[in-house]
Amino acid sequence: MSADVVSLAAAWVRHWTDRPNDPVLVDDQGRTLVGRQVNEMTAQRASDLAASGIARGSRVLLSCAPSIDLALTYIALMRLGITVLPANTGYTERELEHLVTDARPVAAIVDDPRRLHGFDRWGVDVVVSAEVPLPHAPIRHELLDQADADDSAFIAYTSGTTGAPKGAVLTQANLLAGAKAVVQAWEWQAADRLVMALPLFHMHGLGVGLNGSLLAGSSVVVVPRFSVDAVLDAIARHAGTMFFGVPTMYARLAASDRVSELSALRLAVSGSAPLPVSVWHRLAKRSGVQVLERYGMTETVMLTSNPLHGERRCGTVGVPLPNVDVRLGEGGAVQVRGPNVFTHYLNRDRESQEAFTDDGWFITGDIGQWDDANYLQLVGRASELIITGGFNVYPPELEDVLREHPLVIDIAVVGTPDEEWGEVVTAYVVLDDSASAYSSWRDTLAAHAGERLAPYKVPRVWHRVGELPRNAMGKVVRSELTPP
Ligand code: MLC
Ligand code: AMP
Repeated sequence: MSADVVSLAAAWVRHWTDRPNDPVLVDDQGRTLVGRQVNEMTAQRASDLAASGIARGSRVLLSCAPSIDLALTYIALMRLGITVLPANTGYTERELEHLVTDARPVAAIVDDPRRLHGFDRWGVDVVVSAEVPLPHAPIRHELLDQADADDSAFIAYTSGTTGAPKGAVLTQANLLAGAKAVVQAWEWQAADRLVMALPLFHMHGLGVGLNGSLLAGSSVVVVPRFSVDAVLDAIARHAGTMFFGVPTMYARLAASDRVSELSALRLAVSGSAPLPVSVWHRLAKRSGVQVLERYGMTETVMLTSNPLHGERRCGTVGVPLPNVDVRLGEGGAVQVRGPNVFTHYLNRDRESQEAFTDDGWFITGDIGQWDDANYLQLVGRASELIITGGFNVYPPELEDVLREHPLVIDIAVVGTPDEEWGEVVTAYVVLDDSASAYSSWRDTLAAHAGERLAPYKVPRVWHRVGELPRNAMGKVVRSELTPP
């Protein structure tokens, strides 16, 4: 890629122009779109979006299940220079309302018509779904691939310290640097084919999987929903060379009779949460595959990776990626710097300022140490963040919602270790006396949370306790929470 390319879309389009007949997007049924088709279809879609009033610099919420169609829409938005707000398809109306009122997108693109309610009320002008497609407009080549390095490209919502998620603003340059680093480190080639079963609304699927594949000029098989069989079938049928997954996916693959089929891959990468050493060894033993673990964040795209060549050390996240600096501050606080690091949190000056040290390093909130070969080991988190199956749950948000229920006097939520999920969301609750009359207070509270928050945030384990352990400041001592 030449140095003058400053946006992702401009880099992608060069591949499609240079090699128009190479495959780019493949679905699990084998439908394949080559570079020329992706180029033309996304030029059309971008022009349709432009005709509906969406212009460079506009913000657009995008919340759809993984498909080739979603990839085309995403590419079209990036070609127009839109700031994309990727949103979890499991979000409830309450969660979407927070994003919309915080970021004020001009449009929302949502694949499930049941999730369209609310947007008009929240002042979103254009709502696009399969049911409400846009009319075709004349192609406007002059509008395409014009984004500058400093244009915002993503507002990615991530755990907030005060309960509600906050939007990390990443520029074109941030996303380009993030994708470029992994393309280089993993020697991602045009001939590679990534089997993708991750959701396309988080950094892992979108910022690494899709952006990286397109930047490498390679192809991606979009698997609509993860299952062991769907992934292994896609690898076999479509000659996959790479797979990216969260540890929960690897735990399920490791337990499968078909695990040896992973050996067809050139590279299997794990991230978003710690990969248990036991799972790494089981996979190595049963399939011969040494999973490559890497570490990243919404705010920074990718930070460190185990080496492609050389020793992959399980239980570590490897060494800094090209152009990324990593240092350990007081208490092992992992701090990072590089062209991949985001600029600020939207509408949150104080939190944006507090996220960086005085000399400009981003404070990740992770605690680490260097091992004897200078590989980074993550040993904990400064915050109360729970990661379950690769999705983040921030206890204050969940506790606030549960506290709204009249049965709840007091509540604290923690993650408890689990081999498959990494952590499971566990609630310790002090209930109102009347709750004894409810044999099903758990179901009542789970339903209350489930109506207001995405399913993965709902506690799986509930403990009724007499009181919560608190310190002299009145703060709950989470480490002292143990099942009664
Ligand atoms: C699904 N469920 C979860 C869950 N995923 N519960 C807790 N945690 C999760 N992660 C719920 C379902 O709603 C369902 O609830 C029940 O669990 C069983 O569902 P399942 O069919 O077994 O789960 P499945 O749909 O197979 O999903 C598991 C999964 C999914 C691992 C495929 O969680 C997933 O796609 N995770 C990837 C997350 C991700 O992309 N993270 C990247 C963040 S970016 P019920 O009530 O119906 O039984 C990032 C930066 C970086 O972190 O470094 O990458
Ligand atoms: P998110 O906010 O969804 O981007 O999640 C980022 C967090 O995921 C990081 O701060 C880490 O705590 C965690 N994380 C990502 N990759 C790894 C990994 N390989 N090992 C341990 N934790 C990880």
